[in-house]
This record gives sequence, structure tokens and C-alpha cells, in this order.
Amino acid sequence: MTRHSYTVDSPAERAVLVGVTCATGGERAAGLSSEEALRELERLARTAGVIPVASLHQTIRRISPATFLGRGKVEEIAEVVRETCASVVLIDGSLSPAQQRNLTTRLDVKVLDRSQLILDIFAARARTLEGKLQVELAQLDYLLPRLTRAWTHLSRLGGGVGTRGPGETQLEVDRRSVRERIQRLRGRLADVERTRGLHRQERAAVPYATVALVGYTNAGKSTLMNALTDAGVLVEDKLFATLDSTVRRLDLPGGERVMLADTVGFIHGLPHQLVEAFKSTLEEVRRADLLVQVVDASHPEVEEQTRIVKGVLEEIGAGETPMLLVWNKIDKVDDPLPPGPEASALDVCRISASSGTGLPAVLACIERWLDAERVTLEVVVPSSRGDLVAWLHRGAKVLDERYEDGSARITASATQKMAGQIRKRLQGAGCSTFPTH
Ligand SMILES: Nc1nc2c(ncn2[C@@H]2O[C@H](COP(=O)(O)OP(=O)(O)OP(=O)(O)O)[C@@H](O)[C@H]2O)c(=O)[nH]1
Ligand SMILES: [Mg+2]
Repeated sequence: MTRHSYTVDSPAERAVLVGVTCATGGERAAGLSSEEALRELERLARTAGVIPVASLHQTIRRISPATFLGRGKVEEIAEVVRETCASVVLIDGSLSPAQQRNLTTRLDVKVLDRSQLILDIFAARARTLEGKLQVELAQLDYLLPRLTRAWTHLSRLGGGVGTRGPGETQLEVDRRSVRERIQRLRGRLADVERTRGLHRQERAAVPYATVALVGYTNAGKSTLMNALTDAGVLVEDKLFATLDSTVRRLDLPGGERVMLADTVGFIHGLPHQLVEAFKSTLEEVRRADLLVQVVDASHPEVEEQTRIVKGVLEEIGAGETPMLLVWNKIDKVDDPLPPGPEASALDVCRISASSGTGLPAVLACIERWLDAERVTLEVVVPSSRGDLVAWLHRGAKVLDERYEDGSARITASATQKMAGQIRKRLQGAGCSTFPTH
């Protein structure tokens, strides 16, 4: 066991961090190195407002069904907890309800696993009604199997770090009322999601392609969003600065318009409860025509992060969407890394979103993708339907426009998907459309 101590001078919660590597290689699905995994756990802890007072790294051969770590290791942690007067132990793994319960009893302090820590951070950062509902739902989903009458340490479980958590009142109630609360939350979320769905439909009525910024948390997605649009999204050197998606229009230099979406960052071991609860937020990513993956080129585990992002994209059903790779923060690296792992990306740009270097190349890449996607279509619209003609001008590149016998014959180019939408709307309005090439 390796151990490291930190200097603490704050009255906030004090945490012992426990990094875990399974010697059989089974536990850590992501291949972050143990040092990097511990560094990430430390950043998560600090983001949650907890002060790390000591960190240990443990290699285990077998996961103990009762306590996750073997008895000897638990003893070692207990000793460190006593020495440092820590109030919480953060374990970089996924604990079953029984393991968490038993560890809490043995260590006599709160024990949080990675999922609960991430849930806590999301809880503290959620700003919008939808975000708050989604997080509470995920927290209760996590809490439900951990609620047992036999457990006398409930108060240690539900509270999370600090005073957050799904609310102290839930701790006193039984499973049934938690289930009822989950039902009510689902209902309220469904209402909020209907409104979001309407907004999305309104946007879809204007046939612009949607481009979503995706990437590991802290890669610089929001910085790029702000540099390209007037979104004014919060940028912070903290994990999960963004929880809600923001969509803005982006006018490309060639005159075309796309919708650009900034959304929540990914991380290794994103709790499945969160992915489930954030389905509607992640819908922006799932429905995007093009993904722009922002990568922090200065991060030591950049390749692993890229792989993790790919995994989450597959999990939410966006694994097949075309993707551009944006190698960000090149101002922090001497020799910008070659983008080895993502040969499947359509294109790669090297940029510094904060200084603005390389931004024209990103726009050019998006334009190139639009061009490659484009098909030509010919439509005949009655001259009286100026609204449809104007709509076509907004959503497609009009190549030719002739007026004869009370109708306009328009040749335009648009992406495949937009061409489909144009055909559908115009045919619905009784106009003729001709095959594309
Ligand atoms: N040096 C440098 N720092 C950058 C660059 N781009 C972003 N940053 C910094 O990286 C940190 C994270 O930036 P964000 O834009 O909030 O990252 P994000 O991907 O939106 O992060 P989440 O919302 O947490 O997922 C901030 O401190 C930014 O100032 C860059 O090109 N160079
Ligand atoms: Mg962000």
C-alpha cells in the first residue's frame, strides 16, 4: 500500500482517498493509470468541497463480497482515518449496498464510492429545475437499494459529503415513500422534458444541422462554445462545470448556419443512474448530426479519456454519429500529440479555445463535413408561398431560383438529413420535389 498525506488547514470535511486497482484487471474497466485515477479522485473530492487528508492506493487480487477490500486493508484504512481524524472515506470503485454498509460499520465514518461522490457533485452543481430533478432522481435510485431498516448507520449514508444528498427527510422514511418520491419526480421530469421536446421540435422545424460538443469533463467544451457563439456558458477549472445543455446558432464563414450544443462532460465510471436520469439532456448529443469531440491535449491520459468518451457515446446510442476531433489546450503542450487513437474521426484540428488559436480551422472542418454530406434537390413551390421559399433559403444553400407560371423552381443543396426534412415539409404543403443526386 502506498500512502500520501496532504496538509489541511480548513474545517471542511476531511477525506481519506482510496485508489483501487484489481490485480486481475477486472475492476477498472477504464485503463487510467493508478496515479491518474487517484489524481482524478482527488479532483472529484475537491470539486465536492472535501479536503483530502491522505490517499492510499491498494492493489487487490479479489474483491471481498462483504467489504470490497480485504480485512487487512480495511484495518490499514481505519488506522489512517484515526490518525488523520478524517470524517469520510472515498473509495475509487463501485460498492454494493452491503459492502458500503459493512465498511461504514468497520471504519466508523461515512464511506462513499465513486458514484455517490459524482452524484454529490452533480447535486451541488445542478442549477435548472430539470437538472435538479434529474440529479435527485439519480440519487434516490442510488439510495433505494441501500435503504434497509436493519442499518443503523443510515444517517451516514444518505448525507453524502457536506450536508447535501437527497435530503435528510428521506433518511427517516422507508422504501415505499422513496419509491413514491421517485414516481413523483419522474412525473415532473416528464413535464419538463415535454417542454424541452417542444423546443427541439421547433428547432427541427428549421432544418439546420445540429453539432454537439462532447468530451471528457474539463476538456474545454464550454470555452470553445463561448469562443464560437455568444452563449456565455460558465467555464471553470472544475469537473462538471456544465450540467445543462445550451444550444446556440453558429453562422459559418460560408454563410451557412448550424445549431451548436454544449453539454455535460463525461468521466470514467459515470454512474449509470446519472446516465439514466440525464437521458433527456444527453438527447442533444444523441440527436446531433455531427459530434465535435473536444480533447484536452495537455492531459497525461488523453488517449484513455478519448476512449472513455467513445464508450459513453456508445452507451447513449451516439456511437455511430460522425465526429470531428478537436485537440484543445495546445498552448499548454510543447509538441501537440498526434491524434493516434481516433483514426476514425473525420477530421482533426489543433486549437487553443481560450486564446482563439485554430478556431477558423474548426469552422472549416464543420463546413467540409456539411459539404460532404450535401445533396442537391429541386423543388417547385407556388410563388404565393413566400414563407416556404424564405424557409428554404434559411435551411439550404439555394443554387438556382426561377419564377415561371406562378411558381418558383428552386435548386438547392442541403445535407441528406435536411433534404429529407425539406422534402417532407414541402410535400406536406402540396409542392413537388424531384429526386436528388
Ligand atoms: N490553457 C488552456 N486552458 C483552457 C483552454 N480551453 C479551456 N481551458 C480551461 O480549461 C478549464 C475547463 O474549461 P471548460 O470550458 O469549463 O471545460 P468543459 O469541457 O466545458 O468542462 P465541463 O463543463 O466541466 O465538462 C477552464 O479552466 C478553462 O479556462 C485552452 O485552450 N488552453
Ligand atoms: Mg462545460
